[in-house]
Amino acid sequence: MGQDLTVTEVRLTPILVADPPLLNTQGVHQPYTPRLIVEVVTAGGVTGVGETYGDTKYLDLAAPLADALPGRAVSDVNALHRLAERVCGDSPEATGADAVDVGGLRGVQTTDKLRLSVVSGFEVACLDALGKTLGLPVHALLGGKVRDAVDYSAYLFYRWARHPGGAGEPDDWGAALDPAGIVAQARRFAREYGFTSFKLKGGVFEPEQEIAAVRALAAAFPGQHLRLDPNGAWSVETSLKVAKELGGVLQYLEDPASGTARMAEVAAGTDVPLATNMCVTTFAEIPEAFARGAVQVVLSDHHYWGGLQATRELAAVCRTFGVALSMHSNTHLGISLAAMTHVAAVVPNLDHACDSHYPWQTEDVITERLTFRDGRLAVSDLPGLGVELDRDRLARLHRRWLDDDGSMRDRDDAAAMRVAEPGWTTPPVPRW
Ligand code: GKR
Ligand code: MG
Repeated sequence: MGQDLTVTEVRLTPILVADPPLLNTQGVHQPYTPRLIVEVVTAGGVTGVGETYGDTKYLDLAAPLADALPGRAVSDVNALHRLAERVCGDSPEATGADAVDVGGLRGVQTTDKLRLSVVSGFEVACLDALGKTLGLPVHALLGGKVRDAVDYSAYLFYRWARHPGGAGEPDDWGAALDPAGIVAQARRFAREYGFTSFKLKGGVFEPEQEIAAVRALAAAFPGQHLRLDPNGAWSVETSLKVAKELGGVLQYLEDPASGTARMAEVAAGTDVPLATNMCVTTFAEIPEAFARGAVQVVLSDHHYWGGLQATRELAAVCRTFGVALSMHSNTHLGISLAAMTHVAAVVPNLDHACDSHYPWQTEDVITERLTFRDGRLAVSDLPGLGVELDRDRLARLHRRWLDDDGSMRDRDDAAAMRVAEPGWTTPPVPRW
């Protein structure tokens, strides 16, 4: 008991979380999106929590890792990767190395990448348990914070008012399908959360329309940081045209074109910095991309890179090569946001405000939701992550997952789009 760090039990709880009809190049978010909540219980009676993707392909890899962890110490986080490599096996749903790089996700879906995402949820849960046991915040376990608050950007999406047929949970944001709608959305983000940095998810409409939206944002928020991310939907030629038109306005252009080769061509033709969460998502992809000057900003994401420690390693590599660092987000809840904030707090070279989908998620599994003020989140000094699991909320969202007919358990934005537009398929890359 007491300080005993030995894992006695691991609980995996898949949930479905309400998600608004946010549009992207692949389609539209489904009414509910899967997440996995990981709980690691120690012999000392402490429970640590983590969160990661919850699609079936991740659950398949998480289950054997959960079975293998008891008996090990939550302080033994470096061993998690080796253990996962040994016990997780291959994901039957992972695609081969020659598979098509789909926009909006993390490139080719190999088992290695899926496993890193699974490990990230376990690593965070172990660090939370370790911190709670020692009375130390997670940032202290990572060497200590270098900032007391972390800047986030408002994540703007083209969106419908409701999901087709009124499915899912309603919200009061209304539709945003043109420059005026995007500016109104940004104004609300600024008013409610104080964001001063804005990222528009592009690749939805013709590039000219998205250029107009960014120009409207620049007029509404003079001097503030703006980014545009079409998730690789554009050709090199289109990317260069957009970069030229928005040259004086964008802080960076995110994944205008798909793949390192196209990104390198774009980078060679513009001074606008290019950021990515698509062509550099593993350490193995760094050498070629950096050597070719394909990206000037890497978007870290502990769910991609294999956890909080791996994120620090990525930061060191970027620092070494003079490549800037920012942070990517996918639909997530408060446990992940807390983890993102702890690691963002310890990375000295976090050069830009982090992305977060959190304001779009009205549901959560923690007792007190985290609150953005002045576009920032205060770094918690409470033990562990500084968040508490709300078991009633967790049970409700798990019940939704149990009751689902299977259609929401694997995120599929193209399938969600087909409900409104039968025959829709994810457009070829490049689309424009
Ligand atoms: O939530 O639709 C979305 C985004 O497009 C997400 O899937 C991306 O992974 O936010 C991400 C990005 O920056 O590419
Ligand atoms: Mg992106």
